[in-house]
Amino acid sequence: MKFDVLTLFPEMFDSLNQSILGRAIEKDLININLINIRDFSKDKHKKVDDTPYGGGAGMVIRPDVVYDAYTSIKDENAKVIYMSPQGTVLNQQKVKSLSKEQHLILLCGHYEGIDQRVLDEIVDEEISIGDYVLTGGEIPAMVLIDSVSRYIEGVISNESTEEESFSNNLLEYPQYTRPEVFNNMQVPEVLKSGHHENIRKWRRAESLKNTYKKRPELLQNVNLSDEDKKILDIIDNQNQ
Ligand code: 4FD
Repeated sequence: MKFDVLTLFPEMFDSLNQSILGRAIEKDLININLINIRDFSKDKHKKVDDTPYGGGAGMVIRPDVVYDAYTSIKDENAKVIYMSPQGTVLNQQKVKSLSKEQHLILLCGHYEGIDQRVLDEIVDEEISIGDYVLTGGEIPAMVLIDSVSRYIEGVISNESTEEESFSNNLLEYPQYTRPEVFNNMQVPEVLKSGHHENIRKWRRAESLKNTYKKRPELLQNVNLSDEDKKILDIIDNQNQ
């Protein structure tokens, strides 16, 4: 997977060279190419913005500079995503479908905004990471790169993405490791029993309980087995 990022602050992406993504980059499983929009300014002071037509506070990024940065990439098949609070809110399903693309171009805007004409010309999709405003699209772009990269073959184990929260529309079950007793709290007995079917059932029940307590609206999208329904009935009765 190739990510090209159009940004005024490429240094912000240094943190991606760590941990799992750092290894994925070293192994060439993902390629993150940072393009500084400022490099495409024709101004002697490297200016990229100007005052808004119609007046008002702040500045607007010029369309020609963004367009020249974009055309320097030269791939008509790449999908161009504009990171903006007005976009469709990202979720795990969208992350998974983006991971099937070959090449993504992420355009990072700023509170001041980018001239609408270049957005109309080059943007395929507008994506938000949630209903709040940030100073720039860089952190949202990093969130997208991280979440999408996890689905690239070899970045993490396949089991990790199959079992986890949201992939089955349920929250995860709790995890335990040594010591067996911590601050007087025991590890649940069933997890030490070695009885795999009982462990599977216990974990499924804990996932359902967790989801019911923390994110009940997610249960609307779950295919519930008869066994699941029995468990949820018990949880329901305990709450009455
Ligand atoms: N919620 C998000 C994305 C960007 C952003 C910006 C227009 C502001 C939040 C375009 C206005 C970009 C998000 C930069 N804040 N700020 O994903």
